[in-house]
Amino acid sequence: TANDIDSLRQRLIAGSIQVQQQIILQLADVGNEGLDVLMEFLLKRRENPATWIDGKAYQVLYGSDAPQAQEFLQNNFPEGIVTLKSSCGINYNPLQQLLAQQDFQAADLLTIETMCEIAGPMAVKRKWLYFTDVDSFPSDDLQTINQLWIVHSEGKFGFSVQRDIWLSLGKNWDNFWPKIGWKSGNNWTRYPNGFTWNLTAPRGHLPLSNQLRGVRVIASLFAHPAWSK
Ligand code: UYC
Repeated sequence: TANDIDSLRQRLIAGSIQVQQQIILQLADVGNEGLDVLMEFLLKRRENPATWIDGKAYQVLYGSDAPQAQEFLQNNFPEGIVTLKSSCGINYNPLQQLLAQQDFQAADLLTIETMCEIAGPMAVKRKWLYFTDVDSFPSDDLQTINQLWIVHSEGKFGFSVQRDIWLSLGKNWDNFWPKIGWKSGNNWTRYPNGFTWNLTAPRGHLPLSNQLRGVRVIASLFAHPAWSK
């Protein structure tokens, strides 16, 4: 009823993050009125940087086949809810779409490919990065990639999430790998099928960076000035 919807609307605005997450799921199940509340919610919050709660609301609309939802997104958020800033002319819309669809495996691949593209034609050809490539990445681009991952993963995935875990472990790599599910005992997790491509994964599990050539690339990533502001 209209009353129930209004109560959901109130709790969506005022509730804790856990409550908001619950309400968004409920609103997804009550048809057009529920979608209307989600649209209003996103519009009201659009002046502020998107959080993963905005990401949840956006993903419900993105995945809905209601024409009004599609029209709303087209008119108000044609490029998603994260500002897709780039200092090197990269279009992050394909990455935002894969993440909005929760296709974490394809998004992970595209993230690696895009980082090679940032590094230049040599890296694109080689298909992997030197740590010196990472040192000179623009902060704008790293922040965009990172925000896209965070906003579309309930805050679980992203380089800065990984970095926070690594810092909390006193920068100890041996403790870091099992913590994010990249190693178990003496065994490295096997690419691609050993990894968990959904939100049941441990915090910091994605995006991947291959350790075949050592830790210097990921160490450069964590040392990047993009995370210090
Ligand atoms: N792979 O094991 N990985 C690949 C990871 C290692 C290996 C790609 C991550 C350990 C080989 C990605 C881990 C290792 C290839 C990742 C992991 C190893 C490959 C595709 C846990 C052997 C084939 C993109 C740390 C003991 C490609 C890319 C090649 C690929 C990711 C083997 C994303 C996070 C040390 C043989 N692994 N990788 O980079 O270059 O190729 O031969 O990390």
